[in-house]
Amino acid sequence: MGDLSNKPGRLQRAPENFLTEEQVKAVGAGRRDFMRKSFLAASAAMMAPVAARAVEGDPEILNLPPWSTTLGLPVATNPYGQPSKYESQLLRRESPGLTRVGGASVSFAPLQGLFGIITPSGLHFERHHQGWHDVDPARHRLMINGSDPAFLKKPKVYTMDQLMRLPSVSRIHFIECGANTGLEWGNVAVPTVQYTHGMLSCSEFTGVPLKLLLEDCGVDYKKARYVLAEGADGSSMTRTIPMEMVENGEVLVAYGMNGEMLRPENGYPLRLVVPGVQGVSWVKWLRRIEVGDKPYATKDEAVHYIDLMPDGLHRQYTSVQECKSVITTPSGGQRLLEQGFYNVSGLAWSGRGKVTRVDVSFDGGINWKTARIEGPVQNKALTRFNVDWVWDGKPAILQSRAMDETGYVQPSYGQLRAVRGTKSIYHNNAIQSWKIVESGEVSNVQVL
Ligand SMILES: Nc1nc2c(c(=O)[nH]1)N[C@H]1C(S)=C(S)[C@@H](COP(=O)(O)O)O[C@H]1N2
Ligand SMILES: [Mo]
Repeated sequence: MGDLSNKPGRLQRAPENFLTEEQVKAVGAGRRDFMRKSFLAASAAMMAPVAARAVEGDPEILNLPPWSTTLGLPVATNPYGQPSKYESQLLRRESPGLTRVGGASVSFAPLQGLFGIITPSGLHFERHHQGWHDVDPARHRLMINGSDPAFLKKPKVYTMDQLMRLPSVSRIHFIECGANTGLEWGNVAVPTVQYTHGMLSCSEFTGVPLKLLLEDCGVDYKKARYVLAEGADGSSMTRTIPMEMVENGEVLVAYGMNGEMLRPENGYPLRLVVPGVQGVSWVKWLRRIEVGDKPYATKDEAVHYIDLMPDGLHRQYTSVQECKSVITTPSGGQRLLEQGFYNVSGLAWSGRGKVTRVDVSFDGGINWKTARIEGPVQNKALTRFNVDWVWDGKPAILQSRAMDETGYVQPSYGQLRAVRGTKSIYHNNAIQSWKIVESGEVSNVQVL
């Protein structure tokens, strides 16, 4: 640990999860201001350890609050538990800059307010090409067939009951939309990490390996080298997945997420989990799997999620999400309220395997310090990193740079643009920079 004797700094939350006036009153009005003044007046004498920072005469110490003197609510008041009302501002949100076309839109996960690596199911980002449905599981079917009878001997249709009786596995994986961080290509500099990186979530998924189902249907791996996954919603989402990803057992036909059934917005009752691959291949409301001998070139892969390269050609079938990271605290829209110690925290991930190292810079990439990685590190999952920092009140630029087990290092904007040019919309995994000025305000800047 770093120098904790230095007074710990406080962080003002980003506007998206500000406490409302009412909530501030509820947690003790005026106290913030009072504490702030005390800090400003701080001298060496005040630099006590963190635990002993209570202000003398603090009414919250002197008076018993109602929750200590009255009866609490009975069990099962909320048969399905909800977050505290004081956390009601932590929500997935639609970007003010993006328009909704029918049901087609996106809501971003509030990364700035999340801890560890699991995204609470109610805050998992959403991306629908044609809105979402609460599908009746009793009426849902999964068909598995071949584009030629020689590819798969016994085509089958499974009910949910049949699928859920089969041997299952549970694995933690991240899902990231290929469009995540897309606006930054044009240096639009959206204000908060929710909008720069919030098309990203990580859950424990439970389901049946697709390999098991294909083998149950008598697949011939020598002939069937590709899989087409199709959703039951109006968008008829279809994506080709190379058979190697299925054969290694990683691709799951999942019904569980974080210990319960999938949420409707995330594909209830059945979705494909394609670890490491961009979100669009994780087909929701999965109704059909077809095996074939070549990529299908459907609309969702021929014209969507492709990148226009400097030579005028399109880069297609770039499905794996490369190694990437972002500092979530402090991040854009927040404010450091005083100098002192901060736990700088963020997320790193790689579609190619495990994250092995994250370095953090406080001076825009001149000097780097290796962060603590909070293990156990999972394969193709979000990985939490933390690093100690004492802010001296001077301007700073915070960055994180992740590395994965293949040796790949997350690129700077300069390095990424040198290869990809400037016409991409998707697959931006460049190093994110947060600028901090003397007032403590944190904003999104681009450093080449
Ligand atoms: N059937 C279907 N599957 C779908 C989509 C869709 O619109 N329909 N959207 C895809 C896209 S583009 C992404 S990024 C992920 C988002 O998954 P989520 O909504 O659970 O976060 O689902 C994918 N699977
Ligand atoms: Mo997506």
